[in-house]
Amino acid sequence: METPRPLRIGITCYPSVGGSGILASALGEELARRGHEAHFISYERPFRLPWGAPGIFFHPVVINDYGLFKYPDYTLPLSVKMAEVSRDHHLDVLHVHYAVPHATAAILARSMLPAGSAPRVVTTLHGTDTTLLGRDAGYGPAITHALERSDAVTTVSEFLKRETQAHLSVRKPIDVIHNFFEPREARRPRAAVRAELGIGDSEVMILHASNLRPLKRIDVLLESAARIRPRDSFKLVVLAGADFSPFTQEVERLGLTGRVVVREQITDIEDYLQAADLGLFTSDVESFCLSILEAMCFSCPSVATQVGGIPEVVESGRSGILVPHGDTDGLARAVEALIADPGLRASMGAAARLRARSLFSAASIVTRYEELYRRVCAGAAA
Ligand code: GMT
Repeated sequence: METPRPLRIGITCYPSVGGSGILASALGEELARRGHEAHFISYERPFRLPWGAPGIFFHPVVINDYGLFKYPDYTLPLSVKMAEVSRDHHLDVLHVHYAVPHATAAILARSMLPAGSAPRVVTTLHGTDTTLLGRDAGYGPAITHALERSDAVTTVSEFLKRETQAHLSVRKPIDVIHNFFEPREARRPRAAVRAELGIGDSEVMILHASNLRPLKRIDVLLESAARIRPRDSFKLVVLAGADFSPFTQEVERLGLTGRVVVREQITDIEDYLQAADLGLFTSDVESFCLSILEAMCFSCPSVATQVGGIPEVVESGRSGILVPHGDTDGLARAVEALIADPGLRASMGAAARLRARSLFSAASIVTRYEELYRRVCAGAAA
């Protein structure tokens, strides 16, 4: 059988710290490893994208500041750059991560090109593009329009598919392709990382990683930590994708000074994941929660709120513990149970790692995206 030719994929995502950008970067990296070209188009280079890797290209979108505009526009320069890169590099597919405004820009870019040479458009919804902006009357109709005109739409969980169908009245089929994580080797020994963080021999390291946005409920995270007994049994390490200083007063008020250790904007995530004993995630909603998966890959089970797509990632009682939303005390009790029982932590950690490897690895998930690209390209040829 003839080997299919490598594909040329344009990828647009938010380059800043956030699950959709991380996933898009990892996808581009894996596609390039499989011999395809991944052309990133964004206002900045995505922060986890490796430098100098063959098959990975970055095309910056330059935005000029015009006095006439009260609000600077990104959609138009992005669409012009998408059209330019599509034409110059003969892209097969424009794959946009997070609908707003990327999907609209891709549809516009496609319509700027001659029909025969325009790329297919694949839109992956990640979360608040549906659950927040999809419900906003100022965005909803534009999102629905871009989804209906995409050649394929994917969501990162069944939960997000249901939300999209319910709130955006999208009639076209939606493929669910869960997130994946392919950990790199840690660069430092576990003991060195724990020493740097000041984790004592008898202390359990609880990990929280997020961009601290309101829906991550850092207030609930700190409140649950404050209820954990005994107090000196743990340290809470927060890997913050944003400035943590707005929360330092709360840390002091709850008597958690010295018990909460913060690292901001870190890139060597694996170093910290390998050092962690358990994760704690307190979001109001998550379409998937990539941070939980990242921890699972290092045999680290999580305690998390039972919301959104998290039950698709964690089987409660087997690979972690899910607690009903709003039950701050329940979160603290679940963490205490795992602190008190290293055997339970180890067995849940092993189940978590197995689940991550069997369901959410690059080997299975990237293949799903490749099949989807081939399908939309074949549809175009037909
Ligand atoms: O929707 C968002 O809040 C933004 C997005 C991001 O860029 O971080 O987060 C979502 O995408 C991640 C990757 O697919 C998911 O793991 C997160 O659960 C999801 N966030 C929410 O649904 C709140």
